[in-house]
Amino acid sequence: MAYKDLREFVGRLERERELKRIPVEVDVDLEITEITDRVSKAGGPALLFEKPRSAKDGVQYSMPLLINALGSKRRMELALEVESLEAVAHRIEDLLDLKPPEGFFDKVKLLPMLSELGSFFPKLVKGGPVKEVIERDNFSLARLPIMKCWPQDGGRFITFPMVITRSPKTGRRNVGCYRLQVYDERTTGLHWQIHKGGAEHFRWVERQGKGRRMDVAVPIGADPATMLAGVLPLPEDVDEFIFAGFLRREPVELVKCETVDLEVPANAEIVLEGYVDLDDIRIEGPFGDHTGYYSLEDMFPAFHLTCITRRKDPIYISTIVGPPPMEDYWMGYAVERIFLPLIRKQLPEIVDMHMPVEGIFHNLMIVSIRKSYPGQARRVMHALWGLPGTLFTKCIVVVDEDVDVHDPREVTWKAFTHIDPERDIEFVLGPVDQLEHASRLANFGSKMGVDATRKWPSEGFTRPWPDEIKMDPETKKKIDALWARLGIGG
Ligand SMILES: Cc1cc2nc3c(=O)[nH]c(=O)nc-3n(C[C@H](O)[C@H](O)[C@H](O)COP(=O)(O)O)c2cc1C
Ligand SMILES: [Mn+2]
Repeated sequence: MAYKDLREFVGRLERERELKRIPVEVDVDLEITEITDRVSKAGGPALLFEKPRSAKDGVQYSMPLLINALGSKRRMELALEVESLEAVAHRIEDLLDLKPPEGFFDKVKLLPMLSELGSFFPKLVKGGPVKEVIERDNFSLARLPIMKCWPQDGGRFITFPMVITRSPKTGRRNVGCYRLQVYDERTTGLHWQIHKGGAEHFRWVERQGKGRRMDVAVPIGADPATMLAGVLPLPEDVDEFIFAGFLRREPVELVKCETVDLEVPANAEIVLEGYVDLDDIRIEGPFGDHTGYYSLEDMFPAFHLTCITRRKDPIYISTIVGPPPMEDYWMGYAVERIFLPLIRKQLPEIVDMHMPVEGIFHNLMIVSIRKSYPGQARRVMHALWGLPGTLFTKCIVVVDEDVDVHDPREVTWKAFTHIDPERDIEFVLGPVDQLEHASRLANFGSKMGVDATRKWPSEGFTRPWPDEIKMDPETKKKIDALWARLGIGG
């Protein structure tokens, strides 16, 4: 059974000893970050701050703040209700293996899978807990325990929202996790980066020229699979709430908003309704970001609130990003594991891949392949630079299948003994992540591919390739038998 809502997940975390309640008063300005950062670095639990407060504003907030809820492999598995993330990957693989049925028996066999698919679609319902309180006039963001995360941040930021928009062009929904900087009690920034779904929808308002505004709804807190769907790099036309239904094996229930033409999860904790306006683009940032550095100020649309709906006793969910590892590492890790089969579908030669935590996901990817033809490593790099989830990868290192991509020692050893840098490194130009601070221009820069596979004669390498050193099994056996008598220990 899928989690009904965020609090059911909190209950599960508590039973599994994966959550710690903090009854002490802690400030939303910097203090929660410092505590959560220490806990993240130590691989510690989710935290429920029961008494968040702001000394600056003289406020004791009436709702608790949940953070680091997904900040470990175990909690990610609990969130998705699987023993291992590979189970999600396998379900996706099965889905992709669906072929159009040929005969009667094939059709019958396919039925259970198809009916499962149909059951993922969101269901529109009349009401839900998120409508327990509807604030149309007297609402204010100042009542939410919104954090200022790092000293040089431009203000307080809502860091774990689901930003819902509808494409003016296709009518399709998009859900993305984009931070919101609080400007005042009823206005925030909306940091959808240039390549993201929400930004593309907003561009269509301008292209169509039919109006200046676009509706936006922002749920904060829901069952964990639904929240995660906002983070996943799904293809542009895939409705995240359908995918959330697939992940939780139960449809997401949606209710209509009060003041905008959008639907939001009925189980949400809090929903901000409002609009963005082509004529109100403001400075957003700086913000201590995923990269471990501050993102600098930039221009983004302002989000004007028109209403807040919420539960009577909401839980406010937050997260921090910063020097790795943080909670976002585990979200990225889940993305890596869940999407590997999807990538393999298009590049079957890929055996495994890994994005080390210090590489902040898009800076470094190590891919192992089963090489069957000359130049294949380069094909894999270029293909990855063309896929939605991996296009921003700054450095791709391709190794042979005998290299364990999860072992940095083996990768460093084998990859770098195998390269002639001038021959095996390739540079390309293309779009880069908006958070990239070293590229020559914002959003545009270079990427590097390293072909660290063994080079073949058919690739122009005619010198002999040496064998890897390995002791023969017989000698190993003899020494195993002798070992105790040597008195070396261990
Ligand atoms: C904690 C967290 C915060 C994020 N903040 C932002 C953000 O402020 N702006 C942004 O464009 N992407 C942000 N992302 C990444 C997007 O959520 C992610 O790229 C997602 O796939 C976007 O969905 P879309 O493809 O539908 O636009 C964040 C991700 C996480 C995990
Ligand atoms: Mn999307």
